[in-house]
Formats: sequence, structure tokens, C-alpha cells
Amino acid sequence: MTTDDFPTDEPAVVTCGLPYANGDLHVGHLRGYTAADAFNRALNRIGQDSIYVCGSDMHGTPVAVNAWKEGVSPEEFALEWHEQYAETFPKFDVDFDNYGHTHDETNTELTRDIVRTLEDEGYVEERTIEVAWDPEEDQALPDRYVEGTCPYCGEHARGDECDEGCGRHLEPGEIVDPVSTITGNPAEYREREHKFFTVSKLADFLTEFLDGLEGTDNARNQPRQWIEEGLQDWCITRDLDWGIDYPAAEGSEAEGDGADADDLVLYVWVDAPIEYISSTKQYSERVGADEYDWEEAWKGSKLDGADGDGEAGEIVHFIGRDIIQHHTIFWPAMLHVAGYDTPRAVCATGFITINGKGLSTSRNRAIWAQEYLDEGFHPDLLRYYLTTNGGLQQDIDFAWEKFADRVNGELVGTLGNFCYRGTLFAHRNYDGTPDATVSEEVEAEIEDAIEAFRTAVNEYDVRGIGTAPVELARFGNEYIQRNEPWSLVDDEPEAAAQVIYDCVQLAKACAVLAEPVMPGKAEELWTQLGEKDSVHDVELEAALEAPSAEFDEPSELFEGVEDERVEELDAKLADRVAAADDAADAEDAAAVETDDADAATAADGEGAADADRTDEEAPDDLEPVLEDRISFEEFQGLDLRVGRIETAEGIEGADELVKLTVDIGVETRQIVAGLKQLHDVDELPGTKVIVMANLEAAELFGETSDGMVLAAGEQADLLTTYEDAVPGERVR
Ligand code: B3M
Ligand code: ZN
Repeated sequence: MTTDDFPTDEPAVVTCGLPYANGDLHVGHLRGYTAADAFNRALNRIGQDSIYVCGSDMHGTPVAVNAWKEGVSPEEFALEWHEQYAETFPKFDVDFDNYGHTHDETNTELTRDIVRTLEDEGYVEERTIEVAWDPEEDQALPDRYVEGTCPYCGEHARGDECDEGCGRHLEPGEIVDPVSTITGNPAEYREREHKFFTVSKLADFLTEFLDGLEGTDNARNQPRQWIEEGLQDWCITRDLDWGIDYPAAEGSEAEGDGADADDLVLYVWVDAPIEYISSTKQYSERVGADEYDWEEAWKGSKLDGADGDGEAGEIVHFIGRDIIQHHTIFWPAMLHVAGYDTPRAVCATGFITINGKGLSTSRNRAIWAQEYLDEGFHPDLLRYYLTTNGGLQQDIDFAWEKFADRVNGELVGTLGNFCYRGTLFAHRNYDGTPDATVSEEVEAEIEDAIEAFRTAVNEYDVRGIGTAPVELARFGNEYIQRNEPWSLVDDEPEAAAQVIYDCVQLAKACAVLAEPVMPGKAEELWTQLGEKDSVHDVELEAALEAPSAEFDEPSELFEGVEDERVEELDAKLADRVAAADDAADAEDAAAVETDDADAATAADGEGAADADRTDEEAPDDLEPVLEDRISFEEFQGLDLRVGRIETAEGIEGADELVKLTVDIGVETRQIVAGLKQLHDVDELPGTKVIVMANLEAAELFGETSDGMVLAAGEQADLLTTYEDAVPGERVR
């Protein structure tokens, strides 16, 4: 297990979950890719040898179903999207050192190799199982070809995942009341032979792995619970003709329905994460192993002369929180058996909503990557907004108004304003940096900022990385205001030169610190400061190196977003959503009238990209409203208060509970709430909540719970206030 802080001597690799090559990229995607990109850049800034790799996920039913809808082959369909992604990411400065895809030769070979090793090591078993079957089309219905009910939580689910409920991976045959998404008919079950990876044998290994795993809390807590509940073996083959053929199946006959064993391909989740390794390998082959050795990165702890670090390599995965199980159970299990190092960290991000509602690609309630660029906004504004809006685990509500507030306040008002003021004054009075050296106060401030940045990297705190330059600029503004160089320049030229030298030094430090999250703007500032080379190549220490003696007249780094612009953008979005809703309603109505339409509607639902799982559609099984009405007086008897969580900590022995102290204005309460599996405990302090204040106190796991924090639904979505109600105010 690696416990050394970054930077270490080993080569690191940062990855982000592979996008399915099946539709346009939107802000939901960009959140993860920009966070991982910023993290990798930050690692480089602190002197860690690190690369960022990714690739398109070409296989599986998410691609096959959409290709079928379009009437093209999955390969042609996926390659087209792959090319589009490869062109789009650089426009957001998402700088992959290698961007491959899962269907290429490197990944196909490596996947077969790894699966053969799983077999050789005795971790693959053949079993007869029941798989969903469409009787009309006479074909198997793997994964997204079938929908039904989750056997664990009862929510509506897709074939291989409970996307609207508990988030579990579902094995073939597990889904209850299966319905074919091709014909809309109830599916039958048929017996088929399939291969299983016996993950259940690896519970002890995985428990130990999770104990050492860094990254976000949710990536450790959820899988621990799944292990406690008992691990199931994992079906790694599918009856599908799109994917990587199962290596041992070639040429053999399968029993059952007379289908050929060649029909069996590997489940998409086998070859998808292997692309992380394949992509690293491709990079290594391109630049040469002397510069970056993929085996050092993925097998470093097992190579000759390794210092006995154990299993974990410097591997950091950024993923959406819906694919934690794949990355913290199946993936490390595969790596372990196949002789690779396991990840050091898994950082699982929350989802994105748009104006408070679930992002829905099928309903066009999304901010598309290309659309954002077409609006003429600089990519760094979105990068900043997405990476610093909250902790990684928090959901982000995208609203143009909030976007504009952050841009206008933090970027224009603080960072841009300080850098422009300081450097313009320097240019006008000294043609660049005056003759001086940095003051002790400013040097200490920059050193603190560097230290905070380093800590943020080691805590996988991407928000902390992103806000570091803004915080420093905030100090800069205060410093310049306090020292008033404009009133010193005539009478006390030395004092004025000192202040302005400090300001230029601070601006230079801002450029270095801003590089990970705002690479384009950081480079612009760097160039304005007359610095040579590129800010992308320097390490943090450059923040304290002497600034260039000369530079040209600077220009403002950021442009504000006007209120009218926000209104215009909101109106456009609303029109788009309304048009898509009308189209969807018309389609639903048509589907009721004709049998044929059923297939189209079902497939359309499936075709929606990943973020649809946060769609704001009401679940089918909502409880009816209670018949007994209460009087207004009785309602008045409920003392509901606005509160603010002050502290939050887990309770020993209770997996789900957190102990909160909540400020409810009139007093501070201790409240125990079942939030631990669903929220990042560290992110809870500061959150405004609604507290049921006159509930009888209760004792839970030896802790007093004096009140109740209100939350909605399975995910314990915390109720909060819309604007600025303060703790203690009553909710009426
Ligand atoms: N292609 C997309 C998702 O489920 C999926 C990720 C693969 S990561 C190895 O978010
Ligand atoms: Zn479920």
C-alpha cells in the first residue's frame, strides 16, 4: 500500500471513466474529465511524473442499442463518436496523454491476455444460467436490451444496473419482470452457458484493498457494505455479437439453444477498464519506455527491485459515483488475479442537475459541450465552475445564473481584477517589474498558498486546487488596497516599488497555481508577465522565482457575463427543453396507438446517455397521499426550523449513521441521521437543512438524537432553503 505523499518516485497514471461512444458530450461528462485533467496537471505541478489517459468505450449494449436505432453497424457508429470525442476534449483543454478506444488491437489483445490469466489462475467457472430472451425476435436480451424491476430495492432498473434506485450492478437473470426493449414484450428466461469470474473468493483481498484505498469516502463505504452483504460471482460473458470474443470460446460449440459459442463476447465491463492499461501502454510505446514505462506504472510493485510497496500503484481513477462497484470490486479483483497493481485512489464524483432538475439527454435538458463553446465562452470558465462548485462527491446544479455569479465574482472581480491592477500599474510605472525583491509577508503568503495546494493534491481536493489562485488574488487585492502604491509612487518610490514587485510576484504565483484548472488563462497571464516558455512546464517553486523585468501592457484576463446574457441563455434552454418534452409526449401518445411504436419508445428510453439516470421522472411506485388530513393548527404544532450543520462524524458500529451538531439558531442540537452511505460526511458541515425540532429525543447506538433532519427519497436528498433564510427561522 502506498502511503507516501505525492510526489513519489513512481510514475503515476490518472484516468477518467471512459465515455460510451454513443452520443454527444455534455457538462455531465465534462465534470469528470476536467476534474481528472486538473488533478493530473496539479500532480505535474508538484513534481510528480504523471500522465492522464482515457479512451472511448466502444462495446456493450449502450453502443449496440443506439447503433441499432440508427440502422448502422456498432463499429461504424462507435468510431464516429470516438473521433468526435477525440476532437472535442482538447477544446476544453482536457489534455489526455493518450486517448485510445476499447476496440483497438492493444486493448483486444491485453483483454484476452488478462482473461486467460484469470482462467489459468482458476478464477473462471462455466455455469448454466437463465438469461432474458425475446420470444418474438428469438434473441437473447443482454443488459440494456431488457428493463424491469431491481430485486434489491424495487426501483425500475436496466438490465445490468439499478440506475434509478440503489445503484447496484445486476447480474443476468436478476432483473424482476423483465421486458424486452426491442419489442416491448415481456421477456422469457432461457438457459445458457456463461463464464463467471469468481469474485466471491476475493472478499478478504478486497476488504484489505479498500482499507488502503484513497480518494473519496463513497468509493470505500459503498463497496464495504456490498462485501458485508456477500459478494456474488460476476458473469463476464454475454450473448451478443458486438464486443471482444471470449478467448477460450473460439471454435467450440455451446450447449443450450444451438447457438454457437462464438456468439459469446466479453461483458463490456471486462474490457472497458483494461483500456486504462492499454492506453498507458500506447503512450509508453509512443514516447519510449525510457520516458514513461507503462509496466512500471501498472506492475511497479511486482517488478524486480521493487521496494515492497505492496499492491497499489500510483493509479488514480476518477469516475461517476454510479460505477463505484465496477472500480472498487470487479476491477481491483481482476488486476489482483492478473498480476497488476491496484489503484491507489478512486475519486467518485456526484451528478449534475440543470436548474435544479435532472439532466436528461433524451429531453434535451443538458448543456452540450459544443453548445457551450458556440456561445463563445472560454473553456476555463466552465472548468473553473465545474471543478470548484463543491466537493467532488457533491452533486452540482448547473444554472447559467450561478455560472455568471462565479465568473463575475471570483474570476473577473478577484483573480482577473488583481492581476490586471497589479501588472498594469507595474507596466505603466516601470515597464515591467520594478527593481526589488519579494517582501517577507508576500513570500510567506505564497509559500502558504503552495502548501495549501500540495495538501489539496494529496487530499484529492480538486476544489482546493482550483480555488488556490483565487484565494491568493484575494490576498493580493487586500494587499494592494492596504498599501496604496498609487499614493507612494511620487514621494516614497522605494516603498511603491516594493509593493508593486510583490504584486507582480503574486500575479506570477497566481498563474502557476491556476494552471491545473484554468490552463488557457494561466498561460495567457504567464505570457503577459513576459515569462518565457510555458506555465505548463513549470513546477510550483516557479511561483517564487523572480518575475521578468519587462513586460508589455497587460489586458484583462476575464470578461464578465451580463444579466441579459443569462436571461437569454436560460430562455434558450427552456425553449429547448419544452420542445423536447412536446416531442417526447407526442411520441408517447403515438406509442399507445400502435404496437410498432412500442419498440421505438422503449429503445429511445434506452438510448438516452448515462446521465438520464438522474432524470426527474417520478418513480412508478410513489406512495399515495395519506387520506387523513390534519388541521392547520396541527401543522402549526410541527416546529420545523432552518438549521446549519456544524459538525458531522460517523458512529462506530453504525454503517449508515452520522452524528451531527446542528445550529438551529436558538440552540445547537445533536442529531443522528442515516446519511453516511449517501453523503460525503466531510462535506456536510455548512449545509443548511430543515430540522424537525419538537420531535421526541431518541437514543441511537448510544447517542442521543434530539430532532430530525428532513430528507427526501432513497438517496436522502437533504431538504434545504432556496435563498438566505437563517438558522432558527421557522418553516411554515
Ligand atoms: N463507459 C460509462 C459509465 O458507465 C462507462 C465507463 C467505463 S469506465 C471503465 O459511466
Ligand atoms: Zn436497486
